Amino acid sequence: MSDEIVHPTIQDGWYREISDMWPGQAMTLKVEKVLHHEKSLYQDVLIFKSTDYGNVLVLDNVVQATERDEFSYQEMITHLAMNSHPNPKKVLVIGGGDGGVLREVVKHECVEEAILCDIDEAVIRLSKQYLPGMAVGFEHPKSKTHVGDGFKFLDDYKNTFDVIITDSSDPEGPAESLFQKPYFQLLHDALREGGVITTQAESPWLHLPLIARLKKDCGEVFPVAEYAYTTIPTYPSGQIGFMVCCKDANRNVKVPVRSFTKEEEDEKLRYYNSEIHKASFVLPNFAKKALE
Ligand code: SPM
Repeated sequence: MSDEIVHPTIQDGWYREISDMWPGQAMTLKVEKVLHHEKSLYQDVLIFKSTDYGNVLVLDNVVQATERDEFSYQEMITHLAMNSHPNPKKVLVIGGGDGGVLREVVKHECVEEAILCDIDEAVIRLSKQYLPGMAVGFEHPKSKTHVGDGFKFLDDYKNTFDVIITDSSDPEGPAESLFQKPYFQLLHDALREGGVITTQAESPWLHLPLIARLKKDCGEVFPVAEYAYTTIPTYPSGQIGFMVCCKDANRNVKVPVRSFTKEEEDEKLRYYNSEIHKASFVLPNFAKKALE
């Protein structure tokens, strides 16, 4: 009998990402080998080796990260926030159980403590095993990990963090509450004066009404709330966005207040730079109109 792992998203050697969240289209990746499948307490967790994108983490049938293109998302969601703050010392990551955002946060030497809170220990455990290039973030001496509900975790902290990054999956399943106004209020209250947040905020090609609602909700909680996006081949429609918000009404998050040196950019970064920080807020007309 074959011990090959089967999974409903994989047929004829191809992973297919079919979902009502992106009707009528589907990302496909060629599978070399299925490495792991389990039902965690919260979600379906699949890891496979693809022929051209390295190892791939899939939660509830949706790609979260591939070794080939993850740096675009992880660098942008992190450095858009970190470089919009003049001196971020205490940083919180909600979600992000693969460790990639943590890896980016600790690239900033000013950081004294970086805490990650993810609800699902399985994602952390399996990322350490199969996605070591991302999970390296957990090993840094400034990193701390907490397994638990981000919403409840935040409720215990007021006026504590300089930057909070919400690296969530999509708003169906365990991450649903992380796209709601009460969550943005908790983020706001957990920030120190002048604090900055970024949150995963979906693609303009697929979710404009949702993004418009996120922008409105964030704008009612924070004096500054802007939408930016990045390109990434393995997320549906090849793009994903972020809400970038700040507690300081006078801060322009579209222009970085700090930047990496040229040497640091060459050595540590594969996507983010100061120019792309500014450019990521420039929207095509159809999106601009919907978000105005
Ligand atoms: N650290 C990487 C975790 C990724 N978190 C975001 C995943 C989003 C996947 N869905 C994209 C849908 C685009 N509309």
